[in-house]
Amino acid sequence: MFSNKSLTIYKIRLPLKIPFTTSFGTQHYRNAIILHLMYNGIDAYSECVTDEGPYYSYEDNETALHIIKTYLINYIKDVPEPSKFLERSEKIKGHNMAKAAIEMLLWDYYSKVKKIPLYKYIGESKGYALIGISIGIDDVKKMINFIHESIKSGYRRIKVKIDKGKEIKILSEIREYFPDIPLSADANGCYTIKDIEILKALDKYNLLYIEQPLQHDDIIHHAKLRKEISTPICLDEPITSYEKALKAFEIGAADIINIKPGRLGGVYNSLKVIELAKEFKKGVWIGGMLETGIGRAFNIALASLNSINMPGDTSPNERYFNKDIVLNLFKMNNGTIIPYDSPGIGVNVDFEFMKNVSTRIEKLDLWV
Ligand code: OSB
Ligand code: MG
Repeated sequence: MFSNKSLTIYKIRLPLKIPFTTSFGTQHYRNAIILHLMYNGIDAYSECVTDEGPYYSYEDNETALHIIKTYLINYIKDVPEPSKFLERSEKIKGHNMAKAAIEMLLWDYYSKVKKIPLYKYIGESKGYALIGISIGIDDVKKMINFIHESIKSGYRRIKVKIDKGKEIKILSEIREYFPDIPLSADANGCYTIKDIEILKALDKYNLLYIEQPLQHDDIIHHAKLRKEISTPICLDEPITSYEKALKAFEIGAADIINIKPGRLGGVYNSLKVIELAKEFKKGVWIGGMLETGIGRAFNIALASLNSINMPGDTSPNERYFNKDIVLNLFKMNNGTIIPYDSPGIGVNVDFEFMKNVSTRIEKLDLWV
């Protein structure tokens, strides 16, 4: 017996146009896991934001595949609504990126069932997203050139990666060239509270905010740091749930949250944290994990919501790849991107190219 229900997993290796360096390492490729659900004549897609190594968080591609294939697959044999899937997977601790990949697949599926573009299905949308860029650490002259080009092409905000010991050189030279641009810095957790003097010294660069100055799992010391510096604090890595976001706001650890649906376990939790930020009158924007056109389409849909009040890290496809695995590419106009208006995430996958860049393809039958 053959089932008309299947889940195909592609492990792909897509070269980045330029290497991306953060305080935790350099990425030359986007090594993504792409999920393709086929059911009832509908093709749904999602992207797991893990990569080869556990450097942004403890998850990597292999842990995500393990969790998906051993546990999560059992919860989706009847292709449930995302809320049902979340209920069933609640007892599994952590592994949010693996959970998000499945949850987002179901969001794409159900918005396609209802023939509604995802950005309209998930809430009230402005109809466009405000776009900022995240620039990796490099020779500072190169970073300055890159910023120059980015400003010219219309980006609404520039974020640069910093690392301990390189921050003053990076930020002082950038500010010398661009005294007034909307600028932020992302440390990816390279400092501890003992580095408070360095962090105080960054106040004079007039940053919109500093993203994740203290370690990846720390919220508490950010509240302490917040009282010592004038630069607003944006949290990324430790905000892995609605409860963590609530605690961060309650103790005054965050002025802003960078929402990544992968980190939060999917779209539903992201929407909850977005609403929470609104209640607390805090800043909130959509981040990125160098996603291909598939993950990017979810991020753009979220970034277009009315409640998103700051430009995010959701650059058009061409900023990352010479060739993407989707055929329809986002274009940036005046620092904005318009989400696709076809059902679901609205991407057309270039299957031939995706197969060419796949290192593994596995088709799982969902027949029950
Ligand atoms: O900390 O926001 C981050 C990329 C990979 C891992 C972590 C981060 C990032 C980025 C890039 O900043 C955002 C993007 O352009 O996708
Ligand atoms: Mg970050």
